[in-house]
Amino acid sequence: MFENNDYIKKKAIIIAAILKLKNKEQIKNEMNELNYLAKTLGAKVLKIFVQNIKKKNPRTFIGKGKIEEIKQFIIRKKIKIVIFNENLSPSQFKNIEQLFKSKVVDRTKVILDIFSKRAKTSYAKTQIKLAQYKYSLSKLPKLWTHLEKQRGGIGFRGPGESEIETDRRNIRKSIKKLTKTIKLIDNQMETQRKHRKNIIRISLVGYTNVGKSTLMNVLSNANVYVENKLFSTVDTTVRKIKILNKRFLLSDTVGFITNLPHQLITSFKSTLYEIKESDLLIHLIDINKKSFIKDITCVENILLEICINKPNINVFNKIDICKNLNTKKYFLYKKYGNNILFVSARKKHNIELLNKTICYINKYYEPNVVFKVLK
Ligand SMILES: Nc1nc2c(ncn2[C@@H]2O[C@H](COP(=O)(O)OP(=O)(O)OP(=O)(O)O)[C@@H](O)[C@H]2O)c(=O)[nH]1
Ligand SMILES: [Mg+2]
Repeated sequence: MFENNDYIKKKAIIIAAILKLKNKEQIKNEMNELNYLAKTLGAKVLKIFVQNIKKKNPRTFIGKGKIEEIKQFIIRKKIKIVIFNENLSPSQFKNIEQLFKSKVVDRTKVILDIFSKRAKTSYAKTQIKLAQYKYSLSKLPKLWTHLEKQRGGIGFRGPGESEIETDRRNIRKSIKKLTKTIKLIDNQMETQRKHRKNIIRISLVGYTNVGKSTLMNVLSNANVYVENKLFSTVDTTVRKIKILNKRFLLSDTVGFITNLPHQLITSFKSTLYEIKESDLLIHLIDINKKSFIKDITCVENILLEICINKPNINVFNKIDICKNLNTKKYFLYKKYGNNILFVSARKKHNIELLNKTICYINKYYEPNVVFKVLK
């Protein structure tokens, strides 16, 4: 199987299709992100191909002409990895790999591989393994299609089908085993959580690379891994912190991203449980990203998908390098009202204000106030 280390120093290209549903700006953001993800895995992206299509080609997703153009580029530049922004069907994978004679991966696979590279604890590793198996299962060619049944009747088998069936059986077995292991760890964690029941819990949530771990370090004087790469944090870290003499539990969680693979969301349910159990969410946003409003919506949608509806406060980070801060502030106050904060975790700007706000939110001391940002 193609693993997370197999990208290192390999020449790669990215392919995206613009369907009617997507606008150019959205594709541009997704391309930048995918390029960044590929680089994080060590691949060298030489070119990004984008094609406008009205509908997907069932065999190759994009059109015949574009496939030929890309094929020539692959031969000329000796490309080893082709990264598709879209999710491909098992047969599209097979057809495109045959045509290009290089490894084809899609966005979901890239994200899964980054997660597997980043995971440190055995719990996170198990969750990712489970997500990877679920992904592999979804990419195995479908057997016994309606047409084959008609053509061959009972007993008709295409080449390699019995191996695929064996693969499928083995993957299912592994999924069952991993699910059991995760359940066991979950039960242990549940007991731990019960012990911490009467401490107020805060979770840092947000898009990947917005500065959650940096803020965690500032608020807790801890040493959580910080890096200018997507998905530095895959494991949840929980720390006891004291703000203005009040005790809290602060957790730093995995970052979100547009089109977070569904397999990951379901496998990470228990990690995300930490967020579910929180009394307050600090939603951190990188104010310098062009797409930051979209990122806010993306995070909010994922939280909704996993049924998390908690008091939260939007905290805009990285103001130390923000151009037109006042214009942005004006726009954001208008859009979100006064319950927002502007900080720099790196330069420790406005951290005192954030601390005071967190304490003010503390429901034990202010029973009638859910949250209100101090100014
Ligand atoms: N200029 C500036 N950079 C910051 C600030 N806060 C964090 N960063 C940088 O942003 C990058 C990402 O920071 P992290 O703390 O790893 O971000 P994260 O949200 O935990 O990322 P993931 O764990 O990947 O989801 C690092 O290079 C940080 O140094 C800030 O206030 N200003
Ligand atoms: Mg992090």
